[in-house]
Amino acid sequence: MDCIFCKIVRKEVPAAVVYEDNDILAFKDINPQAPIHLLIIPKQHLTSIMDIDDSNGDIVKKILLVAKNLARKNNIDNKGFRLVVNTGNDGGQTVHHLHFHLLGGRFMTWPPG
Ligand code: D5M
Repeated sequence: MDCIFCKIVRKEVPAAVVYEDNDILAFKDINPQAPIHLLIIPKQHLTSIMDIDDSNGDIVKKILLVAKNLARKNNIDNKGFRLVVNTGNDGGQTVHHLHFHLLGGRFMTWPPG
């Protein structure tokens, strides 16, 4: 499949992996928007949040727990951080494999652009 994140999962494309288990991979974003900018993805190819249903929804809880643990590991749990899931074209999604951005290490403004 011609999905860049699936290629990263299969180790066909290199990435700075910070966490891996049977279901989830987390790696550094190639174009960081904050001092800490990680991407947390299901290994299974899901296009976006719109592919989540009762059969696969457990992955979202697992990803949130990985995000929490990575925030703690990167010392951004106390000051705060942002989790972002861009969805679809208007949502700014450019890679069509579900991913959670974990951003921290600076103050986040609101609203996002
Ligand atoms: O975010 C897609 C994100 O994926 C964007 O921040 C760049 C990042 N990206 C794209 N290719 C790579 C590779 N090869 N390694 C690491 N990070 C990557 P979106 O929410 O879809 O706009």
